[in-house]
Amino acid sequence: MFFSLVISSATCYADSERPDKLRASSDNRPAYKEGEFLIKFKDGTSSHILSAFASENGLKHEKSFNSVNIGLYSVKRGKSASKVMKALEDNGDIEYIQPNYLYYPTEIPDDEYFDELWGLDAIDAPEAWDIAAGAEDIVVAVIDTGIDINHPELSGRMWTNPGEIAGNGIDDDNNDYIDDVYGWDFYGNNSSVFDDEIDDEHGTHVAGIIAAEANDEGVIGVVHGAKIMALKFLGPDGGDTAGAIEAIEYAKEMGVKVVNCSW
Ligand SMILES: [Ca+2]
Ligand SMILES: [Ca+2]
Ligand SMILES: [Ca+2]
Ligand SMILES: [Ca+2]
Repeated sequence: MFFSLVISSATCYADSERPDKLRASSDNRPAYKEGEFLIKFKDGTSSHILSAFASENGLKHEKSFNSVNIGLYSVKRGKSASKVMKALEDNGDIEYIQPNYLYYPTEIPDDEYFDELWGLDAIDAPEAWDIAAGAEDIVVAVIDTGIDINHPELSGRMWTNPGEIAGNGIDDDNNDYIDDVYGWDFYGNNSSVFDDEIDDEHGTHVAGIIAAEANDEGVIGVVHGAKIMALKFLGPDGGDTAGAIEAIEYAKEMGVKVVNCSW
């Protein structure tokens, strides 16, 4: 039994035909989002300083991540982000400053036998399952590409937001995300967490490793009793630090204690 069965219905390409969007050579991938950086302000920095910060430094304020006191800023057209960052190094209100780094899914080898389920034995998973195999109130947030929520190994394992009514265009649970039933797509900034079989292959694979259904077919996940929350932030050209922070904030606000970040 091979683990690749988890995603076999989603990926039916022969190797030579397989679109290669996610596996672009690592050589030509940018390391960070041009012109953007994240600033962590020191605890206790006044709201007055924060609200004036962008205009005083000739920056554009993009977003704030209040739970961690971080702001996302961009430089105005024609300005050098590295020069601005250098100039802000000695600012006494700033704890640290970093580029908005980009992330890419970890490589899934194509080798036919790579996915054989030897790993479950290696970690003594069957012995652990005699004690517990996860429970439905244990939610693992998969912060990755999207996930094929209709995959037979995953459709019964997806977390759903109890406070949200699907598809009515209303933010029923008032968390600033409209129709976030399975999680959220921070890459596309929309509620669809599965958009493309290839672009969302990695997250589907990862979700299967974690919680593929124990249903006498296909494969089985390490904690197949648990639920998966889909938090997409990686698209075909990767995802940025700001998106990852938003995803972690979402998971935290929903009370999730376990996140998986395989990138
Ligand atoms: Ca909502
Ligand atoms: Ca709704
Ligand atoms: Ca989407
Ligand atoms: Ca199965």
